[in-house]
Amino acid sequence: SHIIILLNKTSYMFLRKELPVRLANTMREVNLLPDKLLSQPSVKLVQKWYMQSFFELLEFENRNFLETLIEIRNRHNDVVPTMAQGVIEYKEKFGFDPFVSSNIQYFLDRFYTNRISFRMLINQHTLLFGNDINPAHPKHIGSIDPNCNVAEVVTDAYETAKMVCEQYYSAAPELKIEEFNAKAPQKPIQAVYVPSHLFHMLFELFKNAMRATNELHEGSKEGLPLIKAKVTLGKEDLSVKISDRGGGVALRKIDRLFNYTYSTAPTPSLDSKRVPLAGFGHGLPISRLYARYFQGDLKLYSMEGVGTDAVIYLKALSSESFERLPVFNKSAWRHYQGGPGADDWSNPSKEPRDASKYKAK
Ligand code: W6P
Repeated sequence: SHIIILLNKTSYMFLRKELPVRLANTMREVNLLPDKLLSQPSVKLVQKWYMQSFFELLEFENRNFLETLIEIRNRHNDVVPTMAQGVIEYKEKFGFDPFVSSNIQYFLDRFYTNRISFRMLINQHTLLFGNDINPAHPKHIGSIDPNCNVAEVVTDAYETAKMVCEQYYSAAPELKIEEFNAKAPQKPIQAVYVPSHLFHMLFELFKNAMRATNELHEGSKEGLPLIKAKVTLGKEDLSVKISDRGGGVALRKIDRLFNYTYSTAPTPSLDSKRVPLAGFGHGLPISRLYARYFQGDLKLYSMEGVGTDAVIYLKALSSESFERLPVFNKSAWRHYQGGPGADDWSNPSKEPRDASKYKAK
C-alpha cells in the first residue's frame, strides 16, 4: 500500500509540514467562492475552524502533538453538515443559480477530498503512535485492514442500514450476497482498504436502496423485493454492486443525486409525517469521493420504472490505490471564473418539452 508506514519521528515531521500545507491550500480556495456564499454564517464558522487549526499547527510547541491533532480532528467533526447548512442559507437568500451551483460542486468535491485526506493522515498518526491499539483488530495498520473482507463489510453496512430503515418503515428488504472471484476462484475477496470508508459508502447505498424499495412497495402483498449485492474480483477492479427494485430514477435526474446544491433542500420533511431515510444531504457525492480517493469510483446505473444498480469500483491491487488529491494551481483557480460555460449543443433545455406528457403515473 502507498500509505506509508512511518516511524513516529518521521511521521511527526511529515505531518508538521504536510497538515498546515493542506489546510492553507484549501483555505486559499475557500476565498475564491462567491461573496454571497462566503458571507453565510455557517461558511464563516467553517473558515474560522480552519484558521484556528492552521495557527495551532504552526504554533503548538509546548503542547503534545498528539493532543493537538486530536483536538483539531474534533473541531472539524461537523464540517459536512455545517457546509451543507451554508449552502441552504445561500439558496434561501439567493435561489438556485447554475453558475454558482457549478462552482460549489467543483469546490466541495475538492474541499471534501482534502478533508478526507486530512483526517486519514491524522487518524493514521494517532492510531499508530497514540498507544491506543485496537485489541479487536490487532492486524490493522492504523485505519487500514490489509485483509479487508469485503462481503463482511457489506453485511455490516446492510445490518446497520436495516436498523435505521426499520425505524422509518415497518420493514426492510432482505439481502442476498453473491461473490465472484475471477482471479482466484473459491477464495474470499479481500482488499487492502480502510474498512470505515467502505462501510460509509455501502451504508449510504443501502439507505438509498431501502428507501426506494419501501417507497415503491410498502404494504404490498408480495412483500419487499430483496436487495442483491454482488462482490467481484478481476485483475484490475474489485467491484461491489448493490441492486434494488425500487423503481429507479430517470436518466435526466441521475446527476442531481450527486449535486450538492440541488440535493440540499431546506428542511425537506417539515410537512411530511416521516423524516426521509436518506437525507437530502451530501451522502452520495461524498461516498463517491471516498471511492475516488483511492483511485476507484462510484456509479449509478438506473432503469426508470424498475430499479437501480449502484456500483463501487475499487482497485484490486493495493499498489494502484494511492491518494487522489486536488492540486492547487492556476488551472484550478480558473474554474472559479469560467463556470459551466455556454451550452454548445442544441436544445439547451434539460426539461422534457412537455413535462405532463412524460410523467409516470
Ligand atoms: C434509487 C436511488 C438510489 C441512489 C443510490 C443507490 C441506490 C438507489 N436506488 O432508487
